Amino acid sequence: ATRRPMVAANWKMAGSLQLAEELIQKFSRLPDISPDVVLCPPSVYLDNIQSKLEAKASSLMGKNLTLGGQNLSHQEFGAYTGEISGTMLKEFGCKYVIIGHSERRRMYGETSDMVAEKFAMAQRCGLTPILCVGESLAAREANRTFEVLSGELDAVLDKCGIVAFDNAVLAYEPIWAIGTGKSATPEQAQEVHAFLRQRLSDLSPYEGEKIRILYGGSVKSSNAAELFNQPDVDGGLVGGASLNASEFVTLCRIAS
Ligand code: G2H
Repeated sequence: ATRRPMVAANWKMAGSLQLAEELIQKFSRLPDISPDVVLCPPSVYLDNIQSKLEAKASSLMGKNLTLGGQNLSHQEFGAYTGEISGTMLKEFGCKYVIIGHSERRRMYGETSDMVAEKFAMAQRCGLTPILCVGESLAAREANRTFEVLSGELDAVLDKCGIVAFDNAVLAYEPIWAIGTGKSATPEQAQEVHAFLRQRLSDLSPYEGEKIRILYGGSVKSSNAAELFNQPDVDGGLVGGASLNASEFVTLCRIAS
């Protein structure tokens, strides 16, 4: 594919400055690699990690290592205790932000409408949203996978339109594969990725062909190659395996 691969590390509420240090060291010693690599640490670490990246800028040249947020407020500014705005993420070096992760949808009550608002806000703040969609095990077993995914995608399409996908990344994260050690098979991932791409292509062949669709859910070095080799899988959104610097760097090389 002509799409540039991407590997995004979703540290969730884990990781440390020490891990950031190790990762950056490893990346600076690596020969140039092709994927865009996005680190999404807890936001309180961004300032420090941004400085670390700047300090190593010369040895990181050609590595496309950037920062992303894990979430943002759907509001721009104001009395929203505990929230972080897209502008703030941007100010601290983020280029991307994860939107609609299933943990946020399920544990923090984010509806598809709220996700769509956050998607729009991310773009308004100059960030590229990494929009997560995924079905539960119950939905898969009831043959409702495509219905659920369409619903999550349509909420954003209805609010933002297909053009908004010009500056976005999609991530397919089957909920049953998240943090369970049980990843989707390459065939299952490909089937869904092709479906998502087709849905966007139906509205705009250009956007459908262009958009990167990452797979997320128990990606690790032992299963990454066959997942990333699928024609419609453009890389991964990696949780657990991004918390080990060697493992994560290996994954980035596999995506090359
Ligand atoms: C899915 C994924 C990262 P893990 O949430 O977004 O986590 O790789 O631990 O399954």
